[in-house]
Amino acid sequence: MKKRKADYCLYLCTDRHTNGKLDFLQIIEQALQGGCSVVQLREKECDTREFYQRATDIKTVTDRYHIPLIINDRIDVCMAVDADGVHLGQEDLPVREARKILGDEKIIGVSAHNIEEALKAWKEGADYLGVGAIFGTKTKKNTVDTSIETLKEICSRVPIPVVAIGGISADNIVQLKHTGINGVAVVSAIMTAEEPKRAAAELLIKVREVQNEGI
Ligand code: TZP
Ligand code: MG
Repeated sequence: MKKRKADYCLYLCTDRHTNGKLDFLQIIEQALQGGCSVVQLREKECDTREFYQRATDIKTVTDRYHIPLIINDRIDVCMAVDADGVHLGQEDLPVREARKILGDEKIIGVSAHNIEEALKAWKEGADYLGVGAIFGTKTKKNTVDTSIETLKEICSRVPIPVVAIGGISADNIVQLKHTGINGVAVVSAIMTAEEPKRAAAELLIKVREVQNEGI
């Protein structure tokens, strides 16, 4: 039985760079209190044991709020902690191979920067797409930019949920009106916020405004 449903409206992607005042899990908890609907654990520098430990820790928080936890890159870590799914980039395992390993119940998200990548990921069985970087971002080095036009075209041609990512803030979400996205993914707008709960709640209000006017 498939159970791969999620609400992608406000997707928090984690980062070690925080506001320096709250610890990592406090930020995640506040973000969930503010209305984040999915959390992705994104770790680029730690070893496997540390990644596993952080995944275990973050899952205790996301489970308490009944929010899906997605693991970036690492299918093994996803399975080890029984997370809800993985997020794969263009350099990671192809969706078909990931599906063989993960089975039918885990969510597989894919990063796409253009129409070709988006169509391919959908046809291979991705559950959702992360598309960007839409706006300039300092969080990820060497990003490929995706225009709002391309984002819109991807949304119109791919029947799975699309989440916009890259430099998204409460001030620029309005520019994504009428693109067809299901939600936005943010890192710094929440992870470095003085008050993550308030930041998440403000982002959510903007997402809802855009949705109400035909996202
Ligand atoms: N993929 C494309 S842009 C990006 C990722 C992981 C980083 C987005 O971070 P921010 O801080 O929301 O711009
Ligand atoms: Mg990756």
